Amino acid sequence: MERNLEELERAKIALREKARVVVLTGAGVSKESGVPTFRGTNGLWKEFRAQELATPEAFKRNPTLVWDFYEFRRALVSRAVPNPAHVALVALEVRVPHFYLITQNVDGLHARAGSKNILELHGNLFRTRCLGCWVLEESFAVPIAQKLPPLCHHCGGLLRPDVVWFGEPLPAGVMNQAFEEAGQCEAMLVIGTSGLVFPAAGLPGLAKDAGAFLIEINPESTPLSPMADVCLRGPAASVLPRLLQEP
Ligand code: BV8
Ligand code: ZN
Repeated sequence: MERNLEELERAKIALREKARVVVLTGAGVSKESGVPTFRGTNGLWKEFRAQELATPEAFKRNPTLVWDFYEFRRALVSRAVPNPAHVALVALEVRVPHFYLITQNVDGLHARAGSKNILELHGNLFRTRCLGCWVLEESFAVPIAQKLPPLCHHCGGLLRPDVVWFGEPLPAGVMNQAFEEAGQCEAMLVIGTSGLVFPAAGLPGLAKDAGAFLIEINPESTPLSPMADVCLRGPAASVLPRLLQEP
């Protein structure tokens, strides 16, 4: 236990005087809100298989099946509430002069907690895009429609979730800004990600090469752990509030 306390102290001191901080989050930060991760025990991809569901080919082949998967997650997330990890990141943003929260998550919980400078790399469960007229719309209705797949009320076209599927490019503006912020930050917190999905998983290396102090918060080690200056092994909802506790 002492080792973790020492590491926590080191991370606290390193973070304290930094003016430019970037946070990269993955599914683990929402775990204590009851939102399953992708690859952990009873992870989402376990019951479902990513390539069957989160790809444009799968959607083309069976839009109703893919919408079943997203409706299941929309319903689950709409019942979830931000946990102390999300709330701690809101407090950090207030304290740091130049702060960005880059997330791979599509659950919208960072915004619901009150974070402002958010870059959603993989889109958002509660936005749809029409394949007919390309209109982008927020949609919080659960269920989204009486019959799946939902159709556009402007043009009758097929709606898809506005998320980035495997094999699809990330939104260029968001990605460029994420790379820019990662390349200029003085410290990066990498929280609750397995570090397996690219190009998001390339951001910590970019920050490290730019001289940033890297803090990983994750109960398990990941391919990103070796490059971290400090690894805080524990759940984000308990580690983050302690890390950000004022002296
Ligand atoms: C693209 C949205 C190119 C949908 C998702 C190299 C470069 C570029 C691409 C690739 C590349 N190598 C491979 C690729 C292809 C692919 C990829 O990375 N594949 C991987 C699997 C090898 N990448 C892509 O396809 C990307 N597109 O590159 O396009 C291109 C360019 C131009 C033109 C055409 C194409 C698109 C990737 C985005 C895919 N979409 N999500 C949806 O959500 O349904 S990815 C999906 O995985 C989620 O977004 C999720 O967030 C993300 C990453 O997973 P994690 O968040 O890390 O979650 P995971 O469960 O894995 O881990 C949870 C962690 O939390 C664990 O470590 C656990 O220990 C920890 N944890 C558990 N409890 C807690 C905790 N931590 C803290 N506290 C706790 N309590
Ligand atoms: Zn339309």
